[in-house]
Amino acid sequence: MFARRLPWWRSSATILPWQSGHFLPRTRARCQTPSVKGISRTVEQPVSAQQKQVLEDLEMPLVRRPTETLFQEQPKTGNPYLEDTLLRSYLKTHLPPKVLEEVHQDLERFGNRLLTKIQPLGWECELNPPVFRQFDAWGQRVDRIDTCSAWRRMKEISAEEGLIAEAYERKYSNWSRLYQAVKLYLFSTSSGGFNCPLAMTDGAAKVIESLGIPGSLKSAFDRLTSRDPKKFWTSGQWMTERRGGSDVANGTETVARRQPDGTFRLYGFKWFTSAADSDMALTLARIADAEGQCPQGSRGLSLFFLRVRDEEGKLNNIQVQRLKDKLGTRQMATAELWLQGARAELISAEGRGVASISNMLNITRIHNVIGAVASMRRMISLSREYARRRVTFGKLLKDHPLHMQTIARMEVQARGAFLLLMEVARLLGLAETNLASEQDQLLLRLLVPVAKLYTGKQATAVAVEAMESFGGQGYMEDTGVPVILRDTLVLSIWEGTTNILSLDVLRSLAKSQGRVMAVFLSTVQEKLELVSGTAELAPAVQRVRGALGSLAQFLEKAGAEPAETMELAARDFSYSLARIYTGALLMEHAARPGASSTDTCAALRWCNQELCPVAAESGSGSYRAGAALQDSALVYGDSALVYGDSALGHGGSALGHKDSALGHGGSRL
Ligand code: UCC
Repeated sequence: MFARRLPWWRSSATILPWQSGHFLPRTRARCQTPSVKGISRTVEQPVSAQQKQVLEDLEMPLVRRPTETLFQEQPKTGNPYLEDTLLRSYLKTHLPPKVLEEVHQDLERFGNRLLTKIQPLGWECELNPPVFRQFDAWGQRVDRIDTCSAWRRMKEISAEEGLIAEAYERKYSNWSRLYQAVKLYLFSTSSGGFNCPLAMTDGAAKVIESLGIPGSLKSAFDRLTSRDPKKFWTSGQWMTERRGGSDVANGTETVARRQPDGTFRLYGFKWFTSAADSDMALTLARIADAEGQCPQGSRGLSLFFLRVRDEEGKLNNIQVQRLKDKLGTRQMATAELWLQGARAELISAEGRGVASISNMLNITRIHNVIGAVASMRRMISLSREYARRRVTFGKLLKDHPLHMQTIARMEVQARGAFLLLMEVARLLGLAETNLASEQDQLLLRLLVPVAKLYTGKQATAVAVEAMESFGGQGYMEDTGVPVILRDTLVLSIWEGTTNILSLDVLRSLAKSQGRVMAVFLSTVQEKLELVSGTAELAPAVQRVRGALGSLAQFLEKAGAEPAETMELAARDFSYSLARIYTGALLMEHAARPGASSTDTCAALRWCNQELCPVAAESGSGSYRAGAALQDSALVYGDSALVYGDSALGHGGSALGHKDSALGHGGSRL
């Protein structure tokens, strides 16, 4: 029966009778029976049914009991929207009342649908990964990627729920984007990996919209943003080639040959194409001139639109080499594709491929943040539910202070990440409805890579910690926990690794000649002023103020240094931005009317960590001349010093220029 194959964390709505009950851990039953008095209880608290059961079990003789085979109880999570108090308080604080009313109703309904229908489908996707069939029974090459019915159902649900449409219809003006982000956040960990094609679909819609929806792309745009499951399309984003995924400018070999009718044919090999079952894709290629020569580097890249298959389902001169054997996101087909004359349409100005696709990248990076926050929330929900049921050392896990401390630390991380996500979605919504000031736009440009790189790391740490909170059970495949961990681990890798995103933070500084930093500093300053009347937050205000001062000092100093210094500091610098800004957001949330004491506690705890690691590391000499050589020596041993093959030994910057990311001398700050 289908329900039997679900993991134990699936919805309470589908629990079978034999799966409920309360169980004594086997080891405890077999070793010794502690006296009933040995079980610690809080005197003030009434004895719960759970605790009563434990007491009764402990008094039973050491014989096989009927319950012995059922020795642990599964955590049962409910409607993910109703259970998410932070989400609800955020929406209540920020949305206009009329919007809130409608959004609340829809999210409550959606939460129930997730619980009863979508979560089981997500698990089915995990159990039935895509299958690649290269040949048919008669030896004909067919290159079919067969997906399961649950995966295809996810596509229909995505359309029905308007998971892309919501952001482009703009029914709620600037709040539509945030509302969409919330729905995607709730959907993410139940989606069986379908959040990935949705990320790229959203990114493709954004690119087409930013091009002014040219006539030739109108139909594609309508389909990407459709609520009609029969019309809805998903898109791929084919960027990565054999020479690598980060250095797109030098790694892209695909050639575009112009056709007499003005279209192009693409020839090349795309090494990592996620959601290869998508209907269309955006991809980069180099346009060959009459002699067949292609311009190299970033300026040689242009952006193309293509259909993956024609109306009959025949591939567009594309061969599937194989599906990738990935650690996680196994529900989703990622393929290696040969483009052998795929018909495509040029959609950017020639040589502006990277700049054009960066609209897509910024959206998929926000989706990455959504995935990271969702993963943290899901893992913590499961951990805390488990702690309510699992008995160890004579009491429930939730009554062990050390265990609660561990989950509370995860909770602080998840809260901070959630508010950062909402901030990015809020700013994007303003930008898309022409309500963003120039400052808002600069802040958005800076915060997207900051949020992507930081939440990706947070999610990994939280997922690993949360897995541990289940003990050995968390390591068991059929519990469903390893799936979440695996799918989380990709978040710091795809859509730009932590270091690549740190360099993108520097790119935003360089491109704006330091103005993004000026806006960052003044925005945090404003937030500090707003919350400074809240006495309980005083220690946090002081710490963020101190961190902001250290950051400004660091910038002043770094502005006079060569670009390599800033590059070496890029990761710590980005972490500092994330921690400081998130601290300000947590305080802002804790200072609102009706805030709870846990809001204050979360803000205080967040701000207790090192908020400006870049200043601390700079003070310890981590970026000074010679530090890079030392790093290499540590990695490779002293031979690195002998041969002088330091990572930065060539004197160049990964950003490809020698300008300081801060503009000239950082003085524009
Ligand atoms: O495809 C992949 C897997 C798909 C799975 C998606 C699912 C995710 C959903 C998760 C859900 C849970 S992975 C492919 C991932 N690849 C990347 O992310 C690429 C990483 N590499 C970079 O980001 C690089 O830094 C590049 C490609 C951007 C570097 O290119 P260039 O050409 O060397 O860089 P330039 O010369 O600095 O930038 C070229 C132009 C500049 O504009 P102009 O010419 O006007 O000055 C830049 O300002 O592009 C602009 N630009 C940007 N603009 C570059 N990046 C950005 C940006 N982020 N925003 C705005």
